[in-house]
Amino acid sequence: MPALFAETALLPDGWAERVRIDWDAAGAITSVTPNAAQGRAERADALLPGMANVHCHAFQRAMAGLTERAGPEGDDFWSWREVMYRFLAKLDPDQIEAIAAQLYVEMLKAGYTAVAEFHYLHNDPAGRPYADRAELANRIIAAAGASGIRLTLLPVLYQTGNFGGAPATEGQRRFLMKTDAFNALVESLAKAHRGRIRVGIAPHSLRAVAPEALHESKATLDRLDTTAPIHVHAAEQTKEVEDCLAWSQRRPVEWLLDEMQPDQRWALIHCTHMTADETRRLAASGAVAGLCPTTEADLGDGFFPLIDYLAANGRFAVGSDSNVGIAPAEELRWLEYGHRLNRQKRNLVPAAKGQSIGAKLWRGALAGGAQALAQPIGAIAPGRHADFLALDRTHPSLVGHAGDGLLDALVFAGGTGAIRHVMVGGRWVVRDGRHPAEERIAESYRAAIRRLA
Ligand code: NGQ
Ligand code: ZN
Repeated sequence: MPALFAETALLPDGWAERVRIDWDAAGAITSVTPNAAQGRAERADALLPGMANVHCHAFQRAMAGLTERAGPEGDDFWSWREVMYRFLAKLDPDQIEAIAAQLYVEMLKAGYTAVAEFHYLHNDPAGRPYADRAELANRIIAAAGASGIRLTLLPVLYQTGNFGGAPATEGQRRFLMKTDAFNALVESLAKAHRGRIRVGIAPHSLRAVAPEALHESKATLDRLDTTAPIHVHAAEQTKEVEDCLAWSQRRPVEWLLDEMQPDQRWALIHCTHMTADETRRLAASGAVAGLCPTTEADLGDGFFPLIDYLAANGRFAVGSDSNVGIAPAEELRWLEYGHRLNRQKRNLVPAAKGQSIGAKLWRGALAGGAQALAQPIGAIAPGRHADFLALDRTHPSLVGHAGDGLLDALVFAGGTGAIRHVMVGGRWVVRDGRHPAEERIAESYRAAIRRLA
């Protein structure tokens, strides 16, 4: 049976030395033994559980860097969104698959071993359903398969242009689906891929889904699987909060807490703008806040109230969202950095004296990510998938660091390059910083981009 012998490894109780890890043919860990002999196990240096990416719109990878020119009237989230709609209007299925495959390879190399794809491109550029409604979902699944990343697929329900049932705009026509067709898509995907990928749902936002459809899609999911994940965007922009107040006299997170009673199955994405009361209630709900600080910075969203939320034991995970940044260490660094810049203080994530901020962030995101993706990941422990990052402690960013200091160096000292090998489900998907299919995947990505011009 396959096994690894790690000189040092991050286990649920902390760092352990000379750890032997065995797993079965399905890639599930069967035993973890510290202070073991290497035997015939393959050696690794410092081993971490791979990170989950809680929020991704893969196609946006190909527009990263294209929206950084001043527009005529001052730019914001909403003008960015218009550019994004024009961009996606051109993409065909081959391009969507090529972009996602390239992105997922980049994610693996940077330390994400699983991704929750918040997938809302369903229709063709004219807004017509493809002959196979799962056409584009299947392209995402194919891209994940080609890269080897673990996938939680969240088909998105998108029906309206704003609160109160405002009609969707032309730019949104590729997203739209009737509730029945959506439910059928979710069911067929879940059945076709059971045991291989996790399927949940993502009602896009309270702007895009009316309460009735939200309840209906959740009820259908519950009939399939009462543990399947549910993700929703909430309160990313102040205009969204104002519009929600005008519609319901409640704020988006408040509305969701009141009406949907989110629990461990839920991830609320962004939640940038919350009152102290919403922050406490969300923390107490057991749901995960899906935080995407590089995208939130890029789009000018604001600061999530991380310090108060963590003080209330709130659960969080990180996501690459629009894919302007594709590294968990960068997202985690910016979670802390935002508050340093804001408060002009350091080491703000709540921690006991002497505790490592990098370790608190990495470990928090592992736990929240596993919960939000609804997969047995995020820990080196029996029953979890064998999804690991093997760090090279001789890398200049890590040399001289040990234990939690490795995580501080990874998060705060540009240590992503020290991720040397990456394993998903007991198989190496990155060796010595290379993915075996990276050249072929990059070549089809280049071809896809050339066709966009
Ligand atoms: C999205 N992205 O669905 O891709 C959104 C923008 C919207 C982010 N919010 C569209 N970062 O929220 O309406
Ligand atoms: Zn999003």
